[in-house]
Amino acid sequence: MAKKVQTTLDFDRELFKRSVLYNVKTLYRKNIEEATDQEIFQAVGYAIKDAIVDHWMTTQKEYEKKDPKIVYYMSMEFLMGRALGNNLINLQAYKAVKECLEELGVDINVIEDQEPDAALGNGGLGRLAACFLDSLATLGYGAYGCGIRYRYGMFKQKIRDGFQVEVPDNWLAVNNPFELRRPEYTKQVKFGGYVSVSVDENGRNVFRQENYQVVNAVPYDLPIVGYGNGIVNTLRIWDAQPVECFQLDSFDKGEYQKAVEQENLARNIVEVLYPNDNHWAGKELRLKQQYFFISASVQEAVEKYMRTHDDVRKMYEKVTFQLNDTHPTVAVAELMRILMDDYYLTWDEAWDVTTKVCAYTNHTIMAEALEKWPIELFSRLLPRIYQIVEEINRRFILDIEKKYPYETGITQEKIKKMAIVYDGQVKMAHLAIVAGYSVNGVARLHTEILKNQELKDFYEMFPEKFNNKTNGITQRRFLLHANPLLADWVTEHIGDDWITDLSKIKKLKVYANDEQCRQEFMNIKYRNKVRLAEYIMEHNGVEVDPRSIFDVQVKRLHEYKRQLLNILHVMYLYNQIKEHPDMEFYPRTFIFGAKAAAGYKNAKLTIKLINSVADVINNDESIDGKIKVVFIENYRVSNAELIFAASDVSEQISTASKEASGTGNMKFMLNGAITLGTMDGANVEIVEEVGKENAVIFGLSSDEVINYENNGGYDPMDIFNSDEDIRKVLMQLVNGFYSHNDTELFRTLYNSLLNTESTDKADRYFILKDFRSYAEAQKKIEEFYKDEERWAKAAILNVACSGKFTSDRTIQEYVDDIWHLDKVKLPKKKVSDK
Ligand code: 26Q
Repeated sequence: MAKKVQTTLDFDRELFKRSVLYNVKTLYRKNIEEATDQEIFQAVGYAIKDAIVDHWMTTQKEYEKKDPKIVYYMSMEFLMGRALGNNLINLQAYKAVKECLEELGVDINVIEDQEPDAALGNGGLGRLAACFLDSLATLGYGAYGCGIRYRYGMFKQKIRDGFQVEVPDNWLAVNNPFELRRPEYTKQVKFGGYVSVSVDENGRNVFRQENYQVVNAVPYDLPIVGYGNGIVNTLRIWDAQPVECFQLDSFDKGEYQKAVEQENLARNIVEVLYPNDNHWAGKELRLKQQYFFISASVQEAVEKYMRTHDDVRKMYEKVTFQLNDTHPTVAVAELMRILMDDYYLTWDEAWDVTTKVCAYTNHTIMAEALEKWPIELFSRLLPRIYQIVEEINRRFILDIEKKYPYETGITQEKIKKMAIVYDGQVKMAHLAIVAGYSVNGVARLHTEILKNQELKDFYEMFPEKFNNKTNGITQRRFLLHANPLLADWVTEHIGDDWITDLSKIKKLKVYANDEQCRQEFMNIKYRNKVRLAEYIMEHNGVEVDPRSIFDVQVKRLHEYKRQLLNILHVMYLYNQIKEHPDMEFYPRTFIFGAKAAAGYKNAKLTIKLINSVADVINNDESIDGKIKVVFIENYRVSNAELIFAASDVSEQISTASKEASGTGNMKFMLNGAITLGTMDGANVEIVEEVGKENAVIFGLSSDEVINYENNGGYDPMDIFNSDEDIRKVLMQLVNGFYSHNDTELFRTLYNSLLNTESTDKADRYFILKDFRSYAEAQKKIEEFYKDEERWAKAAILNVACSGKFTSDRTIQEYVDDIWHLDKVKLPKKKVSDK
């Protein structure tokens, strides 16, 4: 009989079913008819984990044997979403499991819905980390994700009376069948105290942290399954536990106090994810979180290397750290500390290793997101780390003086702009750039802005470090899992290579010209819209027409992302329809989803405004349902999948230059939505790939925005005074039209645009400046959609041209240009045909 080569899970249906029934029995003393959906989820989870563990062990054995160079992806956030469906997809067992469960009388969707979303992240940066882990495993690279096992991840958003209310998300209340506690890898992390110096018998300085508080870091491992290749990597997230104290009664009063403090520290440290996105809050606990997971991760990385090698000076040959923004940047000093204090390397030797191991990704140019720690706080919490940072700074300033000698007259200015420690602050981005061997932005435009504006001085000093890595997303989750109808359709036409090589999806291009294919495509989109309409009916009680244009903006709420521009335009359209009831208008459903940081006033008020506008418009029978407005509560990875699949229009309307990349824009494109956007972030590259005739672009360019900013902004009152339609919309913010006659509710939004009462710059994000251009673009969308042939063609072309935006491509670029990892292939298993 012919031998078949197979690298994937040999999925044995009978074994799986038996395993589920067995798990239900031993875990709950029930048979499947008696078990709850949650219990069945647990049973299925353990059955799948069982299969994964074999691959996990094989992979790790292979790594030990081949000793490839590996990457540690250090990140405060991993926004993984649910694991079950994703693991099944990557094991190539989704359909089989679906059928097995059907045979047991169980609906796989219901079971998937039992799993809490692992929301250990805010938004783009955390989700990017999750996509990267998926791609690393799928491409066969050795990688560890290193992060924090927050007890509470991103809050759950409830909408009460139109306002956002934050509810803690106790995701650990439900057991996670996929995680593995690894107490044998526990590390100790020290905070506070002071540093003593003594000289040892070899004449070396010995630095010791004394009188510190210590916390145990206990790792939990989560498997990261590669697609169809048997590789299973690890996401290691650290929990904090108090160290065992001696008998409390033997303490004197001082020690007792300390023991209690230490226990509180352990309890607090991993309690909650800071729900800020693109905004820095200088909270002491946040710095503790950073050092906690970094110290544990770096200790483990060094120890692991030394288990199989003997010279720590060569660690860079086998290990690299990627710092996901500046949040993990203390890794630089922690690695220096371990190399010098524990392995007795000299400063120069330790610096050589560190600067060959650490690399940094920048995700923002928003000034308010930059991390600057007060020296007082930093040095009190991390006394030894601070000494090292100070010394890095001292030496760096010598380098500045060498490059810009005093006779140039610019030395002081350069020091002021570039020093790591300056003005009582520790600047984490400067530390990451100076100690890293690579600095990358996340889209071409973003990297150019870094080089030419934000980090110009550093680029001048270290041009060789700067490079671009345009973000990407995993097509396994965001097409194969999220949109099975479209995924199957794509595979029917071009085969399934796209699943691991998204560049192949360009073969779809020819089908854009085929009438029947366009029909099929639009039909799939329609069915996905019906699915979303049902979700909206269930969650919002609002009826939306799946034949209307689904116009969607889902992302974190931030002023620079300009949800306010979107809703002001909806208000404008509504006025138009009311004033001209007979005007032609293609029915539109405006869909929003967004969480606002809990303390972000204008963001929260924008949510209220969207809901207030929805209330008025959705209940106005006179407009015949031409506009519907829907705010989807608790936007997160799991409902994002439904939303992308059902979208016609992808709203990517940030003020040009502000959105570093965006990744939602790519998920929409992959699912055949048309981008309505500014020339910002990765939108630029999306338009370049799909052609500007297949997207709708509007607004100021980033150069224009930057120009205005450098010249004190612009005066929105000119627009207010000259544009009657805009004025009417703005007056509706303060005349009670959408707020039951409350003229104060939305006044701060009004003020933010016109600056009538504050000293802040008016309309910092150019909403009024871009309004007319946006309204025209929206008109174009309508004309475009009415021409169904043209729309369908453009939508298919968006799918077909999305190849560049796979995170597989991004990861391969990181590997080629930054990490230089070795690829690992598992020996192929021979399975005989049955
Ligand atoms: C910092 C200090 C204290 C508390 C919180 C923070 C914090 C947390 C999260 C600062 C920033 C973030 C997140 C930033 C982020 O998500 N940036 C996005 O990264 C994406 C991936 O590269 C890009 O696509 C987006 O453009 C960018 O906004």
